[in-house]
Order: sequence, then C-alpha cells, then structure tokens
Amino acid sequence: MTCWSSVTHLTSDCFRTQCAQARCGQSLRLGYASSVSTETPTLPRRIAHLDMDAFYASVELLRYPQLKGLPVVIGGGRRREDDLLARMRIAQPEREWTANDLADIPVNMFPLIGGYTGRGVITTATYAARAFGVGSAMGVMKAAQLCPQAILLPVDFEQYRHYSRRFKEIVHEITPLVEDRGVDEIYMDFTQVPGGQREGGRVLARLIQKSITGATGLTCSIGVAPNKLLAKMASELNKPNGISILKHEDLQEKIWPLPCRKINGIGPKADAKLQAHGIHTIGQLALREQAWLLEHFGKSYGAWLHQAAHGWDDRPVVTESEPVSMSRETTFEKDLHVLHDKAALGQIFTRLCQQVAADLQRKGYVGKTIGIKLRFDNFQTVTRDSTLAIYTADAQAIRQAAGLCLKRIDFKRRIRLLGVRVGSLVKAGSEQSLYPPIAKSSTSVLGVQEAASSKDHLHEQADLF
Ligand code: TTP
Ligand code: MG
Ligand code: MG
Repeated sequence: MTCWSSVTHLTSDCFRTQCAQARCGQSLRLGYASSVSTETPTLPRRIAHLDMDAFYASVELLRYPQLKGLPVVIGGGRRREDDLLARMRIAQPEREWTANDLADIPVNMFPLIGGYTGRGVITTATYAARAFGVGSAMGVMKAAQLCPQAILLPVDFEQYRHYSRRFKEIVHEITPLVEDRGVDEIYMDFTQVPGGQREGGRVLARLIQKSITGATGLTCSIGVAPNKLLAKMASELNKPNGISILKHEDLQEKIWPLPCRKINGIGPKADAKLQAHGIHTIGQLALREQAWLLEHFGKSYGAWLHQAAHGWDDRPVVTESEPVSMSRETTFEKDLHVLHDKAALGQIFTRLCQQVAADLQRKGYVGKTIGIKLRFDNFQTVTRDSTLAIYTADAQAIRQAAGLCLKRIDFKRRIRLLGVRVGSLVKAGSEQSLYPPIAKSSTSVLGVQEAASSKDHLHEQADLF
C-alpha cells in the first residue's frame, strides 16, 4: 500500500483551478502583503526557478554511493529498516554490519526491480534508469519490463524532507526572496539581490548551485528568466546540474519549439484538446488568435493560454504561502469491495482521517471543507466534498463528514484508491474571528460538534464502511 500525503498551497503548480484563482483573485491569498517581492522599474526582472535533480533518487545515492551511475528506481513500498543490513549479516557474518556501513554493501546485494510483483508506483528514477523510459508515476511492474536490471529502493520520506529543508536553508543564506514550491523546488527573485543581474543571473545561480552541492552532495538545475513561467521552463532545459538563462528575446528560438505540455498549467486534458486542433508546440499556440482561444477554451483559461504562449507572466515571488488543503490518500494492494471488504475499508478510512487530522494539528491548521477521493478499478476517479459550519482538525469530525460524502457515491465497482482531504484551511486559533457571533453557539450543519464529543463512534457514524 502506498500512502501519499500532500499539502496544497494556493499558489500550487499542479492544480489549474488554483492557478487560475491565484492569477485572477489575489485577494484569496492569506495576508502576504509584506512578503511579496517588490520590483524596481529600472532593473529588469530576473526570476529564478530551482529544481533538484532526480531528488529522491539522489538522496538515496548519498547513503549508497556505490549505486552512482546505475539505473535505480525509488518506490514500491516503505522502507523496512535494515533490510539490506540483515542480508549482509547473513552473507558476511564475520563483520558487524551497522547503519554506518551502508556504502560498503556490494551492488549485487541490492534487490533488482525484475522480480517485483506488487502494485507500487515509482516516485522517481535516476537518469541512468530514465534512459530506458522509466519515470515518475509509472507502475513498478511496467518499469520492471522496461529495465529489469534496475535496482529498486523503497521510499524514505523523512530523509527527503530533511534534505528538502537543508537545501532551502542554504538558498536562504544566499538570497532572501524565496518561494517554496514543494519538496524539491523553489522560485527566487534575483532582481534586486546584489549580483543578481550579473550575466543575466548566472553568477548568482552558479553560487547557489555550488553551495547546495558543497553542503549536501546533491545537484540541482536552475533557470533564470524574466518571470516565473519562463524560469520554470528554463530550469528544465539543461537538466541535470544545469543553468539556463533566458531573455524574452529567446522565446521564439528556445520556447516556441517545445511541446505545449511544457507550460506549467497545461495538463493532459488541455493538451489533448490543443492537439486535436493541430496545436502541438508553444509556437503554434502563440500563432492562434486570442479570440479563437477564448472561444474554444473559455474566457479565463483561453486568455491565460494566449499570455503563456507569449511568455507573459507577472506573478510575484511570494515568500510565504498558506496551505489551502491537506490530504492523505492510499492505493490498496488489491482492489477492495465496498461490501465484502467493509471492515478493512472502514479501518483504512478512519486511519486516513486520523492522519489528516494529525497533519493539520502538527502544522497548526483547521479546515472546514472535507473531501474524499476514490479511484475505481477502471481508474475512474470521483471526488465529493462538503463544507462544515465550523472549522475543525478533529479526526472524528473529519471522519463523520467524509463518511457522509461517501454516501453520495455510486459504488458499482471495486475501489483502488481512497483519499481524504481537508480544505479551506486557516491557522488554528484565527478561525474564531471568522465566525459570525450566532454560529459560535449553534450546532453545525453536519452535527460535527456532537461527533467530536463522542469518542467511540469512529466506525459507527458512517455506515457505508
Ligand atoms: P521532480 O522534480 O518532478 O522529479 P525529480 O527531482 O525526481 O527529477 P528531475 O531531475 O526531473 O527534477 O519531483 C521531485 C520528487 O518528487 C521526485 O524525486 C519524487 C517525487 N515525485 C513523486 O513522488 N511522484 C511523482 O509523480 C513525481 C513527478 C515526483
Ligand atoms: Mg526535481
Ligand atoms: Mg520538482
């Protein structure tokens, strides 16, 4: 079973609706006025995007340097502590194997992907494995067909979070305006940083790259451009361990030949629609009349497509962002049936709610939109949510509201994935000021207050599972 936790920020790269909100409704952001970078008209904007190279895999190679240059795939399951050490103790009992000896484990002792039979998904792969067509989000079994000789390592999120914090600390020591974009990415505004304009930003980018590698042994790629949209694309142009400097006049030569999908915000569906209209490259998109794009893609998205294709983007680098949602989801080892596997589903569902509640409490947030996500065995995905009258970070309250959402789903097929999400987040403590006085003393629409006070009703309150 693979469990995935995520925190979604308002400025998230992945959700187009949220991107659209961020573009059109800055007021939705929670109080950053003082943390938004300012611009000086006399200096050209230099915005940088940094992305770590094969991040999870590179972190693994720090403890297993003997795997450098080999095809390695990360995924399939959680780390079982000391698996490899246990094998070494049997293979070489004369030596006392400890966590300090990981680099001495011979390559032939590592498990190969070839024998894998589970349903795990790959988080990432080394560049050597990518040469065989293996990549993120691919099923491990598919990867095993493409590259059976690849080494398969389980995930260790704690370690990835540690290195994520570490590289961001290093960047903060060098440049002040940094926007966190998730585990291995940041934007930086070099415009007014001393030296930030030198060679279009290359000097500062090189310093950051060297500092990160010097302190962690990890490499990253950096793109510097007039805005975030182009910087993000630029950081991919020279991966791994590369720097790309992009000026607006390079657009035609370097960006227009790229496929539309390279624009952050054009997902598979929009891309398929563009392709159906014969639009494959960003250049072809730029050639379309704006009116045509509005007509076929809607007012907001059509206008944005037009701007993106021309490399226009004036979003600021935002140094603090508030998460808008937190979620947990899990893919089952085998598909489960709503009736036959009711008990197991009930337990998993409760655990997801408890995990989201724990995430919220640990990070100090409460939310009031409770959502669920289900993926059926035919990969159809459905979501439902409902909004409570009060904010909560309570596992039981979340479980009850999520349970009611479940009842709005037609269970005709077996379930492959289940997820729970809490959205409309605010900082815990600040929600008091958001309630109209009357709501404070009233019971919630969904009876959440009652649920929260009855400790042992976790399983009964939603009878579906
Ligand atoms: P990416 O930056 O997309 O990929 P990467 O760092 O592995 O490789 P690249 O050199 O191309 O940047 O994602 C960062 C990490 O996030 C990645 O190492 C693993 C994780 N991840 C997943 O778990 N699932 C996914 O589908 C993707 C895309 C990434
Ligand atoms: Mg990366
Ligand atoms: Mg990334």
